[in-house]
Amino acid sequence: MWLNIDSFEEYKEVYEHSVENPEEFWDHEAGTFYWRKRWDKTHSGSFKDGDIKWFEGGKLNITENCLDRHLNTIGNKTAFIFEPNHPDSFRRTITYRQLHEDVCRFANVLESKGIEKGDRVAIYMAMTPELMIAALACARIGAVHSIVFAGFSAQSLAERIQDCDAKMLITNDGLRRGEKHVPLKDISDEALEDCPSVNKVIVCQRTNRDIDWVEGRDEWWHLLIRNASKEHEAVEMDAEDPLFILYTSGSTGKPKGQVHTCGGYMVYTSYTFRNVFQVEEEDIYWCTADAGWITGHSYILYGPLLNGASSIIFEGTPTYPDPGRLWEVCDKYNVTHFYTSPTAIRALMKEDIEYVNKYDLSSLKVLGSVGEPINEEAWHWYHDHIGNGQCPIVDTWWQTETGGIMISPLAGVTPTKPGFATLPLPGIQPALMDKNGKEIEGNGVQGNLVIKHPWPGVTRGIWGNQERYRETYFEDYPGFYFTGDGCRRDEDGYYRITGRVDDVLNVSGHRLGTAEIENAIDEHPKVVEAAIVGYPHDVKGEGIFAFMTCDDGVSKPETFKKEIHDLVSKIISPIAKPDKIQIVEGLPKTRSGKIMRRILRNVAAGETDDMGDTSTLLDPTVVDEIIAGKAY
Ligand code: 6R9
Repeated sequence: MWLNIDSFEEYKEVYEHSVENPEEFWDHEAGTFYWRKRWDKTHSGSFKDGDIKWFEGGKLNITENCLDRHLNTIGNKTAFIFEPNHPDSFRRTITYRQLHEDVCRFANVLESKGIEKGDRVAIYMAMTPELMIAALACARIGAVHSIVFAGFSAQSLAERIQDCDAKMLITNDGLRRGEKHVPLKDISDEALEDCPSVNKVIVCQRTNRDIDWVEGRDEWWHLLIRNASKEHEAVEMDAEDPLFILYTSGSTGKPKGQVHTCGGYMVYTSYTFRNVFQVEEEDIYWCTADAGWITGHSYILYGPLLNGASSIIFEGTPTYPDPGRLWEVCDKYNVTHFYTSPTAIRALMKEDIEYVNKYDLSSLKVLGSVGEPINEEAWHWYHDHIGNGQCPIVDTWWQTETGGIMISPLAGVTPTKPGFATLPLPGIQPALMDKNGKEIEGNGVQGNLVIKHPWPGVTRGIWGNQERYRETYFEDYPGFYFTGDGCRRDEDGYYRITGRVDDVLNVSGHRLGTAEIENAIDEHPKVVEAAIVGYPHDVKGEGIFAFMTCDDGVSKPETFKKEIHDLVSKIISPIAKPDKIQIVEGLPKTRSGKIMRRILRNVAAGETDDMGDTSTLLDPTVVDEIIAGKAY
């Protein structure tokens, strides 16, 4: 189980083997798990047809691999350490045995409430062990969990519940994040007004504030588990049965429900966790992501448990009660592996270095980065001040759709280079494409990043919309999976991700579609039309710039901006609020009515010297007006 690639030579050998004989490679990986029945066929389907399958005929339950399998060997080992929002609040550790019991209890509760294999269950919760228990209990009974980030609005929650027809919602009374209180149950109540599919709500107590109660629908978690048995026989699943749905933003329309499966996702997250981080028996691993994103799914929940690792669940924020919090937690638990986002690093490097120096970080062995490109300055600060110049940084490139890490150094194995995700993991075959759909060979080149050969963790579909799945990922470059990212391959063959080439923004590592934000802003009675672009932001990586045309001008810009913020927070989430707003006479549109975003991007970035060819615009004079205008 703890088989690692542990030298660069070995990496190269294994990589070659994985390309020459992918099936043998993945057979070997999959063979390290407990299957109730071995698979008949390692892999079928193609990117051309968008019908990928892995380990068909295999029967398993992922929670038996996360929990039951460990009971005789590491039952008393810590699975999770819970670090609450406030450092003085109650913290606890949970062993693998306790976690197994808790999951079994809650699995029994879910079944007693009528949840069956294949049913969808929405989870909208604080970052506590109960969130993990809820998800694992779903997996244990074969229900499909759909975790919704607890920063999303009632409307966003409702949309996600409606899209997958969830039967149940599991939530908290509320949560605290830093100084903020988020009334999760109130938000849930509002969302559920438009969600007839949900007939049960389980509420886990966290803030003890007053909440409304719907008799017959709502039930307390703590009362339900009180008499539930701690024994539960896991439900047998097919390898290709869905394990979970996770919604993510694309360039058009509503968020897409990415579907990950029981077998392939399990093999892939476990394999990537083990080899990228190189976590050993006694190590303490900490990923600061939220379980509402894919990083939380793959590298807090499934990856670490599948490997029997001890990891931290953190409820708080990097700056509460002060900007030393992350380092205080590293010191307190002797964290060995620390995995966070470039945004967090950029925010914390602006603070007094005393916040770092106060703490003993000598336990750290490996640092990780995920979610967005890490700029060299942040990389060096992370390396020098947090890693004391001694810890390899694994800059892990991947996506919600890929299930797990795709291009990344293996800690201590792959020589790193600041700003580079370096090399593909064995089993992953990246390629760069030019505008005409031709592969760009050789090194020292740049293009659109695609993947050639299917891997077990790739999304199997968009919930309820396979057509959109094929269009989004497999149409631009037939026969390949298109990532939506631009990428450079340098002289050494190292990969550097340059960012999205589509209309997806990456704000503080959060993925947002420009169309979603535009639609929200369009709801304002004054707004005629909005166009959103990203611009370089020194902490968030990318900031949100909203250009818009308005009826009869705006007399109080600050009030108007606040109205726009409130609207976006209500419809999507506070994370989608525009940083800058500019009201314009007209948007730069082509004769066919398409907004030329390139122009808006230049203006937003303050790069207006060369606006390129504007001759296809319906009215080229709007460009001068936009350049002369003012943002606030
Ligand atoms: C895991 C996750 C995916 C998008 C992806 C890319 C960006 C993620 C990155 C990175 C540069 C890295 N991204 N990791 N860019 N270097 N190490 O973040 O999934 O939320 O789906 O976002 O994030 O643009 O396409 P997701």
